[in-house]
Parts: sequence; structure tokens; C-alpha cells
Amino acid sequence: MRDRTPIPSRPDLVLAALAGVAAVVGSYALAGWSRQSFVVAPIDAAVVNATPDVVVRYAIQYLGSAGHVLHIGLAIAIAVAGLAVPSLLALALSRRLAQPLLAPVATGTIVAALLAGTTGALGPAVAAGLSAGIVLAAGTLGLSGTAAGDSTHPDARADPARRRLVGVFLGTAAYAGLGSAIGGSAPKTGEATEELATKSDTDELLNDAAAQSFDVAGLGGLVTPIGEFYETDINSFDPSPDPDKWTLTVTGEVDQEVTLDYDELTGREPEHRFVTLRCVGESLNGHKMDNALWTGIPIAALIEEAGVSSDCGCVMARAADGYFVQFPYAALKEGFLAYGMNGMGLPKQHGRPVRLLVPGHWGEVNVKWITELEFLDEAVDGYWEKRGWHGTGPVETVAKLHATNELADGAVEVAGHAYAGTRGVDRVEVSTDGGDTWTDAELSEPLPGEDVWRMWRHRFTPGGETEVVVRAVDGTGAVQPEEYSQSYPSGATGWVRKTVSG
Ligand SMILES: Nc1nc2c(c(=O)[nH]1)N[C@H]1C(S)=C(S)[C@@H](COP(=O)(O)O)O[C@H]1N2
Ligand SMILES: [Mo]
Repeated sequence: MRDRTPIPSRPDLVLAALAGVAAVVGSYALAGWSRQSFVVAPIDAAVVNATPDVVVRYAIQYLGSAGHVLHIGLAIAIAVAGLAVPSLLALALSRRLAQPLLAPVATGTIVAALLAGTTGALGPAVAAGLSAGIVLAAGTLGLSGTAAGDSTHPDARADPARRRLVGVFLGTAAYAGLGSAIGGSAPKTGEATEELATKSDTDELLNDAAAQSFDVAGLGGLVTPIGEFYETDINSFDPSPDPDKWTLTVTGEVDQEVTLDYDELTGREPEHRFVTLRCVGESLNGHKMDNALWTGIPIAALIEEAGVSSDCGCVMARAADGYFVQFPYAALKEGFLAYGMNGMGLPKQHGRPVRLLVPGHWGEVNVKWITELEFLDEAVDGYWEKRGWHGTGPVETVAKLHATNELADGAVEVAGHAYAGTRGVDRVEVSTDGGDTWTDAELSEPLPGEDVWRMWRHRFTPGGETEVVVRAVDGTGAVQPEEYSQSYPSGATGWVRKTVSG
């Protein structure tokens, strides 16, 4: 009997792959892009984990968001292939037993049980099982009566079974489109943010900031809107801890452990702080630098309450996504626990319910979804330091050049943002002769706050091709270093240069 062959026939392989696709789509349709319930989430985390550090480093520096597309694509492929396996086995068994209904029923049950077991989400698991089962039912009914091996015969082109297989293929493709649309549009829990009770205070601050911002075509203002603020995560799928169950615990080398819950945190007198963040992995003139108005409380009282006695003067911060970073206690003392952003509750992608902000330090110590602060006796590496980065210290000074606008009168306007952490930006200098001579750029009025960027702009009339160079001078009088270095391992340095044609 041909059916005894251990090698699956081609139609069975196609059918099983389609069932795998349908299962992933079914999971997505109900779960959406959810870390808890979408089957691809844990696989993606495993893929990222298994990727060698050097590959991750180059992906961060040279691929940017394309790197994410690659690992998510791989995770989806693994999910499809993995969920095709039960179909293959069930198809083989159902042929041997001559029970066509066995394949869809067994596959549906196994896929649903598998997903319920790994993600714990019943709805998406059942949807995935049903989807795979329906594809197999359509396929096996369509193919029944035709011995599987026949389709490899030259005459098989005319075989109605093959046409039916194409029908199943098209049906699955249509379902994939529909399911993706449903999954993509479904509201996700924890994502919606509400206006803060202190909205009138934050509105006033935001309005002032808008008025202080330069109006430059192609350039954002002094406050980055939610949705445009850059995002850097170790995972493609954000955790969504329930604010009602959230706690922050201070542990380790302390006199007493202290636990703070969300009600206590939001019950304390709130403060609003403009704070700029910059990622150590961004390129010199990159876009992973943004500013927002954050609402929360200073962390000092909480750690005083705990009574710190750390020998290394260092602390490990941990988060709900498995992220961890170790940095000096001295920096943490000035820190802030934020639950609001630009007058709204903190959005999921920026750490809902609560994130840490550490003035003047690289983005990576500004822990999102924070759950624990452990004071240590001995320094140990955090997530990125283990991978070779040095991003737990103060930021480098930088002036970006993000806008070059030709004006009606033939003049050119160049503009951008400049940031120097808690040193502050004192001046931005522009050269229109490749760095031989320098002029002060116009600077926006400083926003209130100790750790905020400023905007700069400069107008000139180019006489032919002009090399524009820009550099910031920080509050201590130090000029942004000229020497170029790439972002790995300690952050990009150098002056941004751009050639403008006259
Ligand atoms: N829990 C957690 N916190 C995190 C990260 C993360 O992956 N997980 N990424 C860090 C890095 S590298 C940066 S640059 C900032 C970015 O903050 P944003 O995504 O809100 O812009 O968050 C930091 N905090
Ligand atoms: Mo970062």
C-alpha cells in the first residue's frame, strides 16, 4: 500500500502547512499582538534569546527595525511549521485507518490543547484548533477518494483533487487576510490610556512647551507625542501588568524590604517632569532620542524608607518582561517613578503601569514595567552589559541635524534638537564651512527640568555646495567631542555633518 510510506505525500505536506498557517491566524485573530496569548510571542522571545550577541549588535546598528521584521518572520515560520506537525501525523494516521474525519478532529484538538497549555489563553487556542481543523476537513474531503501518491503522476495536473487543494490554499489565504485584519484591529487590554486627574496642570505645561518649540518644517517640537516617541525593547511583545496587581519591591542590602503598590504610588502628591531619553544603541544622527512630560513621584522617599547598605553602591532594577539592569545607587537617588506621560496614563509600550526615569543616563536604565529594585553588595552585569554594551552611565552630548529646508528667499534653514543630560545644553554652534568657523545657532528657551533637550536652528545663504557641521556645548562649557565613534559599545560620538547644495 502506498499509504504505508513514511514520507508524507506532497498534498499532505501542503495541507499540513496550510493548517499551520490557519492555526497561527486563528490565534492572532483573537489574541492580537499579545505577549500573553498570541502563540508567536514565546517563540519570538526564544528566537531573540538564541541569537548570538554579535548578531544582535549588528542588527541594532545596521538593520534597525528591519532586524525586528527578520526575527518576527522567523518566529512566525517556526510557529507555522510547528503547528503543521500534528496535522501531518493525524493525516498519516487517518489514511492508515481509513478514517477521513480523524485528521481534522485530532488536529483541532491537539492544536487547541497545545496552545492552551503554552499560552494559557483558551479563546485564541480554540480559534487556532478550529481553524486548523477546518482546513484539514476541507482538504481531506476534497482529496478523499484520491490516493495521495497519484498527484505526483504526470496526469495529476488534470486531477480535480489538485484543483480542490488549490481551493483550500486560496481559502486559507483569504482567511489569513481576514484573520490578520481582525487581530490587528482588536483593542488590546492594557493598551488604552486614560487622562490623568492632573490633566489641567499637564495641559498648561504642554501648552507652554508647544509655544516654546520652534516651528520648523519636518521637525518635531520640544515634546514628542505618544505614538511618535521611540521605543526600544528586548521583546517584540510588551508585557501588560495589571495596575491593580502591580507592586514595586525594594530588596537586597536594605534594613527592611519595602513594597509599593499602584494606589499608594498614585495617592502621593504627583510631580510633572520633562525628561529626555536617548538610546545608547542609536547612530550619531539617529532618531532614538525623544522628550516627554512625565507624571509620577521622586523615588528618594521610598529608598530612604528601605535603608540602603549596599557595599558596591549599586542596584539591580528588574521588570515584568525579564529585563534587568545594574547601575549606581547615586544615580537612582535622583530617579523618578512615572505613571503618566504627556497628560495621559503611561502607555503600554512605554512601561505601563510604572517606569523608572534616571536623570541624564542612557535610556537603558530607564526601566519600563518595573517590579523590583535590589540593592547589591557586588556589581553584576545587566541585560545589555552582559552583551558587551556600556550604557548605564551618563549620556554623551549631541546636537542632531534633522531638518534642512530651502526657504523662498534662497536661504537655507538647518535645525534639530540638542541634548547633554543633566549637564544641560548651553549653546549650539553651527559651521557652514566644514568646521573652520563657527556661529551660535538660535536656541529654544529651556523647558523646566534638569534633564531636557533644547531645539536649535540656523539660517544661512549657501554659496554653492556647503558642508554644515553642528556641535553642542554643555552646561559645564565642554564642547561635544569631535572624535567619531559608532554606538557600540558606549554610545555614538562625533559631530553631525551634512552637505547642503546651494
Ligand atoms: N523593562 C524594560 N525596560 C527597558 C527596556 C526593555 O527592553 N525592557 N529597554 C530600555 C532601553 S534600551 C531604552 S533606550 C529605553 C527606551 O524607552 P522607550 O521605549 O520608552 O523609549 O527603555 C529601557 N527600559
Ligand atoms: Mo536603549
